[in-house]
Amino acid sequence: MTRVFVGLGANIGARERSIRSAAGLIGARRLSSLRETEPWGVLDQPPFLNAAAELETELGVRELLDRLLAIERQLGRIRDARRWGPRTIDLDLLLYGSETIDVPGLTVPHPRLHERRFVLEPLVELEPELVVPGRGSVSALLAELQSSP
Ligand code: PH2
Ligand code: MG
Ligand code: MG
Repeated sequence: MTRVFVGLGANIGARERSIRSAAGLIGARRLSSLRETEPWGVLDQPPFLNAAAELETELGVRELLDRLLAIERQLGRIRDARRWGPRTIDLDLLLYGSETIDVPGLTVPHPRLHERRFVLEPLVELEPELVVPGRGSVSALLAELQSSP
């Protein structure tokens, strides 16, 4: 079994329902609180609801990624060309055990995890001492982000 953390986000439609349904479908063992966050990256879009979930899986990392993408589609996600644009549900594979993976289409830990408050805050809520391979604990990363200009 591998312990996995997934970031959940939604900024169109029934945001809370999408996040709670997705958490059920991925088999989350724990779900953080849901927080409303200002858009990051592309600013001209509605506010997000964000959360993080912990799960245990027997799936390999590629199978798990495919499963996350299938659940996004099942919940009505339509992928268009706009990077970081509005979405009904976004499921990002943040951490897969303590593994570091870098293959086409898949980078774990998530490459922007340490820059995003909306990812770090729910992770700190679930587990302050959680370690991001190569970067340190999520609480230390959040403190660094808060102290940078
Ligand atoms: N996701 C993005 C782009 N910007 N901003 C917030 N606040 N929350 C997100 O989940 C988010 C974002 C791309 O996945
Ligand atoms: Mg995302
Ligand atoms: Mg995504």
